[in-house]
Amino acid sequence: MNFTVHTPADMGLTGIATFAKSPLCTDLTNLQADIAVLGAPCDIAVQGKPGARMGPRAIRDASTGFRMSEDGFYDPERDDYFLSARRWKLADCGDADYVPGDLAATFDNIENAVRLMARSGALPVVLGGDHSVSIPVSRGLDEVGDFNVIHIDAHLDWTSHCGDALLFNGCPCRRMAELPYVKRMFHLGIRGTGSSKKSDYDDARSRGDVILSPKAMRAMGWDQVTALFPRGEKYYVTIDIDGFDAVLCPGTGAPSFGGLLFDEVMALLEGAAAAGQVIAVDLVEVAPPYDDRSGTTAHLAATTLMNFLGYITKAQE
Ligand SMILES: [Mn+2]
Repeated sequence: MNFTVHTPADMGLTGIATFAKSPLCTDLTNLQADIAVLGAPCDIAVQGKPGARMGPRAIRDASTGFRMSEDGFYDPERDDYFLSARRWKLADCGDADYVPGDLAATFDNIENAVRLMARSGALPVVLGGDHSVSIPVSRGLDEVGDFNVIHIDAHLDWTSHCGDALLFNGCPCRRMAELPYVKRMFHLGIRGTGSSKKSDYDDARSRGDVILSPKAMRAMGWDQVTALFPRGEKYYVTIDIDGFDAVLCPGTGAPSFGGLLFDEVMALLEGAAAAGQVIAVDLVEVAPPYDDRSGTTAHLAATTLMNFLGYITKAQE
């Protein structure tokens, strides 16, 4: 700021709330970044409680506490620095335009943005929105080659249709499975009575997908779980915030008890980053109207993404 007399300037609570206070780049044909964040503020395909359209802004606001610096973030547990601004360029691309009442047009906007971000060589990181936004995200990844999906969620999201509708937040994984370039999916954290039927679980398993509950993964151990991820392959990681235990994320449309704890999700994400090349990330279903007054859920989302970006970049250093 040219009007600042005393430093430090640009602290978390000042300035414009881009993701992690990164520079704004809305010209996706001229994007020069390693990691590019896009908001997808769309919740017109939600089956239950709406509000996830306000997710991107709340996550961005919470993320300003993680402003990147030249040295990066020091992790005392690993005695190492993560996400140095000297080495890694993060950009915030703003939001894919939400077209009121027009899901197809809104999805086109998300798909087009993700394709341009991936084409630029940046890692697309999409802030939802309800989980249906993973449908256009996966469509926008049609130029990156075949990839696996790591899906952290309480729900399988494999329903075939809702009435005549094929596009809603209970079916992103089935829609992804229909894409020729989507290989195996790892559905992690699945539990409770969700929307998917037994036949949906059977369909997922019949294509080779892995479905594990939090209890099953605890019994296996986290190293055993992440050892299931094939080495050297590409991964799209889609995180539904309700994969975490309901106590950690009140601000979501369908919270579920018996869920994953913070360190457990971090173990899965660190394992994903170590297994292969992460080609896209989304984090969905943060619905700020139901969040507690301290903004726990948005803070959890921002922390999860910053840690994951740290693991992804560390694996490449
Ligand atoms: Mn979901």
